[in-house]
Amino acid sequence: MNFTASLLDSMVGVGDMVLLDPLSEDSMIKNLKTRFNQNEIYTYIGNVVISINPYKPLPIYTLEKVEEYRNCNFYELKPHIYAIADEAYQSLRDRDRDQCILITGESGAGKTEASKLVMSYVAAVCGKGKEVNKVKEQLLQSNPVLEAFGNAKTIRNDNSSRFGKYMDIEFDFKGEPMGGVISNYLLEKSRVVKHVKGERNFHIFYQLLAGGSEELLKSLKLVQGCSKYDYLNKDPQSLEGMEDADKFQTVKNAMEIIGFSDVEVTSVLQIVAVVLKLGSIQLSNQTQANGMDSCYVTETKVLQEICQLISLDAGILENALCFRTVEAKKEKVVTGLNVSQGYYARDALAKNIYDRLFNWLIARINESIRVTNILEKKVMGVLDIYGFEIFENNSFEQFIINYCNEKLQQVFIEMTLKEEQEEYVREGIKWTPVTFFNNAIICNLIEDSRQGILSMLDDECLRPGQVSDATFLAKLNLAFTSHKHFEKHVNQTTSKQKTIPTLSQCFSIQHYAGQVTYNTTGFVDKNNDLLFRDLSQAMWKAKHKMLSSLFPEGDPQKVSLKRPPTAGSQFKASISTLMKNLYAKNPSYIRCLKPNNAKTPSLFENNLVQAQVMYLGLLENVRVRRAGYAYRQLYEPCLERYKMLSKATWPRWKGNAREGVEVLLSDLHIPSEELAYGRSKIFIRNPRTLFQLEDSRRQRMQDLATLIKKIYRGWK
Ligand code: AD9
Ligand code: MG
Repeated sequence: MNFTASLLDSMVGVGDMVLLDPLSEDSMIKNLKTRFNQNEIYTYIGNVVISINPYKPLPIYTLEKVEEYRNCNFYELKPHIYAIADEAYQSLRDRDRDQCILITGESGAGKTEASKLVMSYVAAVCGKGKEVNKVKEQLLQSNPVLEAFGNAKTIRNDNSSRFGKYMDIEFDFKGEPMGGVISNYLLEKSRVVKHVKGERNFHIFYQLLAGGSEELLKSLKLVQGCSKYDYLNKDPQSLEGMEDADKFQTVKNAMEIIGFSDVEVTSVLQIVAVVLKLGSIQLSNQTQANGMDSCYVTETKVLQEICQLISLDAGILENALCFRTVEAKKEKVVTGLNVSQGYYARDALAKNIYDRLFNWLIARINESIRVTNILEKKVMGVLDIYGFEIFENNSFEQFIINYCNEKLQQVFIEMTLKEEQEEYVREGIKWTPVTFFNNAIICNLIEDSRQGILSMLDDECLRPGQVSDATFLAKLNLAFTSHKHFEKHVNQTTSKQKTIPTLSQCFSIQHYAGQVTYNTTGFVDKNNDLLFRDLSQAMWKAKHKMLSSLFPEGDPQKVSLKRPPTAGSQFKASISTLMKNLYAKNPSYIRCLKPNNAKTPSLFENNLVQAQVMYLGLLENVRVRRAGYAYRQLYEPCLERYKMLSKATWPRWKGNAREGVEVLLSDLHIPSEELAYGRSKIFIRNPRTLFQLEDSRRQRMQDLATLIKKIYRGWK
């Protein structure tokens, strides 16, 4: 495949949008559509890959394809995610630069699939041998486990990541994988107890019920069928195309490969069963003999089964669910919880157990893949985080998810500009900046340490007295009245937002990707993320080793009066660490686009794609690439590629490469304003110049081929 054919074929549109002429949002969409209709789902903007979800399997991820892209020159083959993965890997191996691959896009756009393709490509091309293969397998097998426990069906995506994931793959000096580390960001644990119609709980619950043998289910005191479980029965049908039973075997197999012991697997499944069964606990009100009002567990069979699974006295769990102990001045005061408080406690416990189990799983996988004995390591980070979300009713979770996406957009803006700028400076070339919408203003609105929404939420949570979502909202409305990206709402319901009870509970943020209205109900509670001490103490008392270890604060010896950090502040801190980590690496971007909302193949909705192209700043991205010089190449490969075009350089140039390129290009009469000679690279301003070169090269190759044929015939 030659260069012009791969990038410019009119049948499949333009492979690199830097070459698009004329350039406009419309022409970009048209180009993406032409390509999408030909199953060309990848398109470049320079070294950024745009990927459009095909919603169907394509035969472009075969071993042959891997071989084709292995050690290829980025622009020589058709645009492909393998090319960017290869470029990153080569740069890590040969140029010693730590890499990170940033995959962004809205929910369902294909980020998780892209991250798996990158991982499998790298695994296929790096190192061989028994030990190395074992490491690769372990790294790859972390995916099915984490997806089972951390993904769920949402309206947007049947396999939506409900947690953020960043994985560092670590290599030795030869470029062979040695292991890795996974970091996770805020699991959407509220899903354990509640999800809207049409969505599901985390996959593992359905997988276990569908795929667990009769014997296993019996030992876990579970019965087949989702309708038996309150935490699942909102939408009991199994998911089309998702074979839960098969997936369960895949997950179990993956756990084995990673190195989970049988005891660990059983313990994990017991905890999953406990969470599921907690949803079946029913409460009712009663008056105790001592006159105290409290709730009690009406269905003791479930309570007892749960307690048998975790070896705990049923009375301890019932008390923890129905009473609350408050210590005041060294005195313990016990109060009874009413039914709704009891259910609140039950749900808080289920969410907490599941969330801690998820963290335990990540820690356990890290234990298996951690590298200990490596002095000089090179790192490739792959970031796959939940995509931007706009639902009808957006809560604290969407606020956090969208904040995270703002931060990633910020990295993109800063790093594309910075990288471009730095390259010109490094090479000693003059640079004219292109203006971008900088979303730093939105990041600040959310995270400013004194006056940001998160810190104001923390202030409310920590303030003594009557704290509520309403007081929090009132403060926001007052503080940001004139903020360009904040909108306060008056007390009315618009037809567009029928499902939101009343807009007076809401505020809106004009995000880089669109306006989102957040319902503040539950913000204070979710940010506080407190679990009654009675519950953590009860869990700690369980003889079930794993469960008990998840609640270390339940140990009465270790009672801490310090308040745990809020969910928002923890998230902010971990995102800040992530940003530092990303900024220290050489980034590659995969920008995923969603072609339609129906999750269906072969449907390209112009408006939907246009909105994404706009908010991702792709047009500006192309402009930045073109404002300076569209192409750059090291002198040596440039000379090698085009030397046949001039008698002065063909067949061999004896001087240094830079001089050779100068002689060559002047011989070809390329106007000097088209070119800039950097320290190590030649820069070409207009893509057309490059096409000219490519066309001449192709012509020359044909001429040479004809000549060779003639000579050959003459010999015969
Ligand atoms: V979310 O923010 O986690 O809700 P993602 O991760 O962006 O979202 P995901 O990768 O899960 O989306 O893709 C959604 C679905 O699209 C997948 O389950 C596949 O069915 C489909 N998909 C995505 N990419 C490809 C692909 N390259 N080839 C075929 C794909 N199908
Ligand atoms: Mg995902």
